[in-house]
Amino acid sequence: MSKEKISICEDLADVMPPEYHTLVENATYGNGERGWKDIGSSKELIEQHSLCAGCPEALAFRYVMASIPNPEDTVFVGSTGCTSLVFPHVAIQNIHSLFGNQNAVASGLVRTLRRRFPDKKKDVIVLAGDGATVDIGLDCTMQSFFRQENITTICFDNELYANTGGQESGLMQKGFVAKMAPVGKTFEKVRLPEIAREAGCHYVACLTVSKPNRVEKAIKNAVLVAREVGPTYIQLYTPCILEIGKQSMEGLDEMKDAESIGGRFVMKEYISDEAKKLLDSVEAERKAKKKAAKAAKK
Ligand SMILES: Cc1ncc(C[n+]2csc(CCOP(=O)(O)OP(=O)(O)O)c2C)c(N)n1
Ligand code: SF4
Ligand SMILES: [Mg+2]
Repeated sequence: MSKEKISICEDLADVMPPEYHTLVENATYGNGERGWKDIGSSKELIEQHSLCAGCPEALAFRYVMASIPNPEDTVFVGSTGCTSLVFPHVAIQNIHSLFGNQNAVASGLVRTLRRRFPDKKKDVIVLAGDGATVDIGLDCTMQSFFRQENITTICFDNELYANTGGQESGLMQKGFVAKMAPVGKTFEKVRLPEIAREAGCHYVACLTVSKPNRVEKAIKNAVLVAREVGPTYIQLYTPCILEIGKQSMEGLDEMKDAESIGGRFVMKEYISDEAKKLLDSVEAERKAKKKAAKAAKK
């Protein structure tokens, strides 16, 4: 959290856990330059997690944590699934919703926060699996887009229900046979990025988490646009290495291959005119600040 937001009461300092001291003293929160490069040195960017070793969802979670522009004023809304195992480890406000309800919960939350803190920028970000986003929660997901809620929806797309042992999901690719879906998927992967665009999302990106710079930029764009313009959607291909028969070190290669030319997850991005205007002005501001800082050094 930003140093302005949390501090340790002197009388309790000796009984506070060391992790809390580290968080207050060294956290990247409050630092406008924070990003994925801080992952190796910042405890609050998920030092430990309880996912399978090498699970790409863990990498995705770390990049999301490092990329959000305003962590001290952000609330994550999660849903049941492998990702929900990470929530107890994150140093950020979060709510666990009933499976599939996450976008409805986030809608209520963002509206309440805007009323309660009209002078602050509060970001609400949904983080959920493909089963929660596209299957059981599809109605809540779509309705939040239609209503133009100011929330970012991030879908961890591992193309099945991993947490319950491998059932078929709408985002599973055609023909795939999972542990608990022995017949094989009979229809094509649902094109949620395109549906999100048609349903009114102002920023949509679909990519893997093999290139941290790209992920950081996409997350920042999505959160800034959701804050000022309207709903945004990001789909991150984070394969379940257990289900595709890969070792813990092989998830990254799987994602690199999937995002290379001709692969299934070559990066796609859609930006509405309104969102483009906003992102251009943010970029111009960033450049002007950089220039001014350089000039001040001389
Ligand atoms: C209301 C409700 N329905 C069903 C479940 C069972 N359930 C728990 S996790 C899960 C699948 C999650 O799949 P996904 O959203 O793709 O996340 P993943 O585990 O793949 O990351 C299901 C069906 C539940 N916990 N609550
Ligand atoms: S079951 Fe699959 S998605 Fe879940 S933590 Fe393990 S590797 Fe990751
Ligand atoms: Mg899944």
